[in-house]
Amino acid sequence: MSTDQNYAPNDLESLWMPFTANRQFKKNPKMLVEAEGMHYITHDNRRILDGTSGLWCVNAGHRRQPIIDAVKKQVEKLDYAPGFQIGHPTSFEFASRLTSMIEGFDHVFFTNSGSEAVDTALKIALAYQRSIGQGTRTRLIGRERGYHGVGFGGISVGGIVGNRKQFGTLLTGVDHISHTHNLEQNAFSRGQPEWGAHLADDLEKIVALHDASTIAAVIVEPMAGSTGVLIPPKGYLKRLRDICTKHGILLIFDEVITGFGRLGASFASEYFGVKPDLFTTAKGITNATVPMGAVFARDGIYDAFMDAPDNTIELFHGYTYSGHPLACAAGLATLDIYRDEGLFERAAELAPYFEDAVHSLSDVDHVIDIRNLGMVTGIELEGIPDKPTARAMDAFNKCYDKGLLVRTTGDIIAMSPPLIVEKEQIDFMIDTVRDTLKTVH
Ligand code: PXG
Repeated sequence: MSTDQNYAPNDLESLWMPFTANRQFKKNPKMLVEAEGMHYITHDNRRILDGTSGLWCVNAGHRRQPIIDAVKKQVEKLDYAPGFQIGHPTSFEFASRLTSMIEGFDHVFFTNSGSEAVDTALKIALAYQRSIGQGTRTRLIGRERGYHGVGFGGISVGGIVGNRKQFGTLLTGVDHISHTHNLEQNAFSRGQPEWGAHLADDLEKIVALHDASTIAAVIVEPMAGSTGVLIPPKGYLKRLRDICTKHGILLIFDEVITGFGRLGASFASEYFGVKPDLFTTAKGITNATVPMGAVFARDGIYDAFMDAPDNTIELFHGYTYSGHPLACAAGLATLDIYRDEGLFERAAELAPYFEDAVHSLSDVDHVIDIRNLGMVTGIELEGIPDKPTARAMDAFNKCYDKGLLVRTTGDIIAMSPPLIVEKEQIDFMIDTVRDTLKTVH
């Protein structure tokens, strides 16, 4: 791979960049101009190991030829088709492939992103409760520190203050259970922490306050990613499931990050052996080649909408690009790669190596916790007093200069490499983080 041109644009001003310190970026831009396999190439022609699968989405590695070929073939045949009251075969084929990946979920609804998948799942939950005669169930419950994208539904049930405070009063009728992070009890746990299943009982408090008859659904990330990798304590998700079942509350798992192999199983629900009623996906569904999201509905949910006359639209919801032909083609080719290369199994096999590697950083300066599950880790640093996030941001910049892309949130470094990562590349990631932490402020 080489860059034979200088791709650096000469005007950075017009673009309002997402979730970015725009002025800081524009003074010292970091541009990625090519990618292949485990690596990005920067505009100044440096190779960067992608330690984060882009934004947790390029699970099969970059620029995979079968996906490129499938998208090309599709765009040359059918570039776009409306999805309302008319269809195209690839979307049906992709939906069947997806539902065949997991038992007990007989329908999927297509969106274009994780945020849209979350809003869709929340709307399906409300509409479902109404269609089974439970129309008083209108409340939605999220969790502190949850990230469910940036739509109004997602930020309302989300629990990250920075993502909420600029945007007014959000949805009404939303409440939050407590998060599961506890360094005193669980610091440096390998895999799922032992302590904390009882934190699910917080939902009982919310039920006691509002009454179950007012609550439609609870949404949680089975493993919280964006907030800094919070691993569910052993037994926690099962307990949440049981409480939801007891009270007729739908349980929604937001699997936008955990879906498609990240934990070494197709989905987190399979990994943890706990079935939600609905779950959201995006990112790895197309290996991020074309934007897409999907909501999976457990058996019976779709059917509950089917009792009106045949000519009735059952769900007044959908997007211009729901089931876009290019996304579905990319998705089918992506699933083939996951299957043919056994990437989910590979992730499961590599996970213990990754776990040992990341925990070897436990005695490095500034590190106050290391968490891991599957092919994900969160390394929590002690923040600099009065300068939260500064130390992790310094580490991010220094890793980038040394040829490694990591993600930071608060003072936590997160890594989630593509599932094609080699052991030597894991070693490089760990050595780079170790060296970097020796020199951060
Ligand atoms: N739910 C979850 C659990 C997510 O992680 C979304 C919904 C929203 O997806 P879209 O496709 O609308 O962005 C996400 C997205 C990070 C990071 O650095 C994480 C996400 C997006 C960007 C950055 O942790 N997750």
